Amino acid sequence: MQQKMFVSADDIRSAFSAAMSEMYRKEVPAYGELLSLVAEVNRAMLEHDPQLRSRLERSDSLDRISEERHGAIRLGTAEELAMMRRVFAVMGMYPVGYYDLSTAGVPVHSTAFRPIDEAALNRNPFRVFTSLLRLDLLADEALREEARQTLAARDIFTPTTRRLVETAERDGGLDESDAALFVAEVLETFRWHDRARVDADLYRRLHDAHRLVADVVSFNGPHINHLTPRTLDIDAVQRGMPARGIAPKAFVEGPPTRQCPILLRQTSFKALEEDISFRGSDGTWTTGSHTARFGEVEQRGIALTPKGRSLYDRLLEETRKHIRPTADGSNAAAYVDALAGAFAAFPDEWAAIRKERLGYFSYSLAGDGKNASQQAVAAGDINQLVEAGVLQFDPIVYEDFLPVSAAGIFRSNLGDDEAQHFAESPNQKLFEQQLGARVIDSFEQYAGIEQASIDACLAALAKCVT
Ligand code: OOG
Ligand code: NI
Repeated sequence: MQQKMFVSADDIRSAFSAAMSEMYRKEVPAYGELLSLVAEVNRAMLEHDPQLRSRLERSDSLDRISEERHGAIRLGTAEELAMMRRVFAVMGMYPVGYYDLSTAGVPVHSTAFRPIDEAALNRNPFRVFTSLLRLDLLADEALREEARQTLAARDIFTPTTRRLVETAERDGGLDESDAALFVAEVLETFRWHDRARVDADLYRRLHDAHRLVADVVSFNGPHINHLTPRTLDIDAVQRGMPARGIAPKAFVEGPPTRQCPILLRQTSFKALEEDISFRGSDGTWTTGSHTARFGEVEQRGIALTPKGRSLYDRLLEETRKHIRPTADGSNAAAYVDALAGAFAAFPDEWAAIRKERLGYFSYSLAGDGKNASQQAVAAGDINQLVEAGVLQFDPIVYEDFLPVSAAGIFRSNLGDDEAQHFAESPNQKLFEQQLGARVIDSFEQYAGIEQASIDACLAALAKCVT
């Protein structure tokens, strides 16, 4: 009975992503410009491609096509990460995947908080890429200690957020007025603070250690550093940015342009230089600047199986062995060509991708199923049922991130310095201790969604062929 009074986690998540979008548009005007470009590109795509339009009409709601699909924050301590996990759980978002970015010269490790079941993803797939600073990778022990103390002295959550998380955990949900209050209070954690909590000298030393360290340690909270709407044509958005006065990063991260999109393609505009102030020892404020916040767009394709993913990783690595994108973007065109060349080896037809078990698909009945072979149904022979036209299949969308791409997004937004090097030290165990939970395995999630669709088809067919 009481359950009925709760607002669903999906609705809280939707309200939260809408509130974040509104706040970020106000805070970062260039982001509003990007949103308007994305809406224009998506509108043009839908006009020129009626087939795409009717497919999307069936699977997504068209009026929400250009909405945000993810954002990102960077946290400073294990306590912040563990509390953030509880905050996101109230919105139906759970930690999926472990991303080690130390290999790419960024001293963080990360996960993505996102909805996991199919219904929740369809309702609103909003995710937050969440990184935790790894002070253990900093060489300077004294600075490490100063940073640690600075972080230990802040609380990024409002008391009301903490109280409502406890309420939700105890009661199993939040009622309407608590849910609205929760969204407003959580928003405070993501807000921009233009007053640093460190002085100019400490900021400079943190910044010299790594720009990202200064970004995480210097402020009162983990400001949202970007939001990312979905586009139906990322190449058009990349081309269209300069005409709107937005400076894009040099190239689109991820796989090249293809007929059958795989995984995730992303691009962003470069982080803006923003005014901040530092408190001096005499209590007066001095001005400085900081670059952290930007806008991004994403276009998603099919989720790959472990086999498909290793092919993707191998082709990407081959490309980068020949030509590594430089920080200044001077070899971007050659990189994009080389990438397209290497990916000629990745099948570009859905049937081939399915046959070779490179990607995950969702199966459904193509007709009434009456002509299905009883034997094939009894044996669960999916290939036979597909060939006979009994079953149809649609790609399952990739809902996660890519470490090489994420590192590229980080780097292009931390300035054009050459990448720094850290000891390569993925440490999922440590991350899970800090998080206070295991991260979910994304392959298992996709395999489960595929299998559920197969089971549903076979159950329906078993009824019609007997
Ligand atoms: C996160 C960068 C990673 C993505 O889309 O791959 C990311 C950050 O800059 O904090 O958001
Ligand atoms: Ni992103």
